[in-house]
Parts: sequence; C-alpha cells; structure tokens
Amino acid sequence: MNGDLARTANCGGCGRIVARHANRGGIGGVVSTPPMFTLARHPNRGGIGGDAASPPMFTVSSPPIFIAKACRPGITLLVAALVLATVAPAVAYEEIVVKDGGTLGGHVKFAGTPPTLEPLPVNKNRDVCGDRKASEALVVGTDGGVRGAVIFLEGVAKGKKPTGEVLLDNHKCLFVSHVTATTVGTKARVKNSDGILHNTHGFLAKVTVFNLALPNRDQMIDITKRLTKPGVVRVLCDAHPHMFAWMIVHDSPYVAVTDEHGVFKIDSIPAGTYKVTMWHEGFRPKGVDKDGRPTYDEPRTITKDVTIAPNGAATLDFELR
Ligand SMILES: [Cu+2]
Repeated sequence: MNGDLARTANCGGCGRIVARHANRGGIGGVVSTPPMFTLARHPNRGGIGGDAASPPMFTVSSPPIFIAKACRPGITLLVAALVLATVAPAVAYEEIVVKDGGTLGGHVKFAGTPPTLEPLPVNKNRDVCGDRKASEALVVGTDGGVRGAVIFLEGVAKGKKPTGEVLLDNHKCLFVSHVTATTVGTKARVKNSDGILHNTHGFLAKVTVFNLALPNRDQMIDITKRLTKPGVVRVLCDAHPHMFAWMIVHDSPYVAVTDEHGVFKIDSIPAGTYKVTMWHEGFRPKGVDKDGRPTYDEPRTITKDVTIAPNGAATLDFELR
C-alpha cells in the first residue's frame, strides 16, 4: 500500500511502458518500504495509508502516468499522458465462513539500540496527570519486542467476521491504548476515565473525523460511524499536548497490534498469498510543533509477501531500526 505502485509491461518488443500511479489510499507510508512491483493493479481497496498526511481511501482511481520509450533505437521519447481517472466501484468487505483458515504470527523487533525518548512535559492538570509522561512513540521491551506496531493483510475482500470492539480510554492523561486497530464498521468508542476535561480529536489525512469534548469521568462516546474510511487516524487531545495516539482503521479484520513482546497473531485467514504490511508510527524526535506537541519522524512501513496454506501457520518477523 505504500507509496506508488509501479507496473512494468512489455510494449510489443518495441520498448517499454512504465505506468506509475499513486496509491489509492491505503496506509501509505514510508520510508523504509520499497515500492511494490506488480503486473496488475494491487487489489488493495484503500487500506491504511502511510503517514498522517496520506490521503484517505478513494473510490476513484488515481490517474496513471505513462512514460513510454520509443521503438526506434537511439531515440528515446518520454511521453507523459494523463489518463482520465476511472471510477472504480467501492468494494465492500464480505463476511464469509472461512473454512480451513490459516494463521499468521510473528514478531516486530528493534534492531540495535533503541533511542531513549525524553519524557513529555504536562501543561496543565498536573495534580491529576503528574508533571511529565513517558513518550510512547517507541516502546521496546527487554526482549527487543516493539509494542504498538500494526500488522495487516492487504486486499482481503472476503473473510472472517470482525470481532471485538475498540475502546480508546483517556486514562491518567494517556490514551489507552496508544495504538489501536479496528475495521470500518466495527464498534469503536472513546472514554474518559479521568475527572478532568480531555478533548479527543482524531484526524484522517489532516481531516477531522471526530472531535469530542469529554469533561466528565466515565463519559463514553461512540465513534463507529465516524470511521467510514480505512486509514491511519492520528488522535490528539486538544487540552493536553503531550497526549497522542494512533487508531488504524483497516478495510478488513485482518489486522493486529503487537503486544509488549512485539508479538502479533492473525487467525482465520483464507488460504492464499498476501502482502503483509507492518506499520509503525515513527519515533525519531523532531522537536515540538507550535502547540508544544512532540513531533517524530514519519510513520514507517515494511511490506512482505506470505502464503497461507489451508490450516497452515505462517510466521513473519519484522525489524524496526
Ligand atoms: Cu487530555
């Protein structure tokens, strides 16, 4: 899903056509991921797009740009043509009974010595929040496992029914959990467990998808209907600049967040070959923005291929560095 998709095809022996088109949304992302090369359009229907600035899912495909090499030797013409965008029908995820589904498990580990992140100063309500909070942009366990990385299968059109729900809690002036993952249409709520005002503000590609004032303890607001598009939702508290979180809204339930050991598991996967992407929010400190919020480098993704056999158990490990 990351970055551009690129396609290379022969031109009847007379050169080469390279078609590049922008990703149609998806969790875009990054930096460490090589572009995907494929002979056909990737079936991703949007998915999770990279950084917070990535565009949300579009049902209108991005216009490809064709760059053609001329047939005559010695002469190379570069022709850039903008092809009108075609309207692709929005494909809804279809829930089916998955027979002989397989599992995918693995680890996300930090390679080398992780950076030490400075604690974040608290600007108000210090009687409740304390003076500072540890940054959760990178949480690495003693075993090197990275907590809060997200693993997802791309382009799964049919599969298991989503289960569970997401509850994003404002708890002791932190978002719990710092990273959550859900599926479009699955129940999601925001809660305030503190007796002070939190204002939970979610952005998808810089567009507000929810903006919730939660002045009361144990207040709860349902945001299921606000999460209509897959993508990476950056969550901030307008009252407390040290508070930030990420909610990954995927286009299928084949998504998981790593635990404190960097372990993930995804089950009931229909047999087949998939692209699997690991997303992490980014963690190299960049300073603070105008509101005093800590900033880190861009989210990063790594994409790998995996084949799931009927009733099989596949393993994939990812390294963050
Ligand atoms: Cu707050």
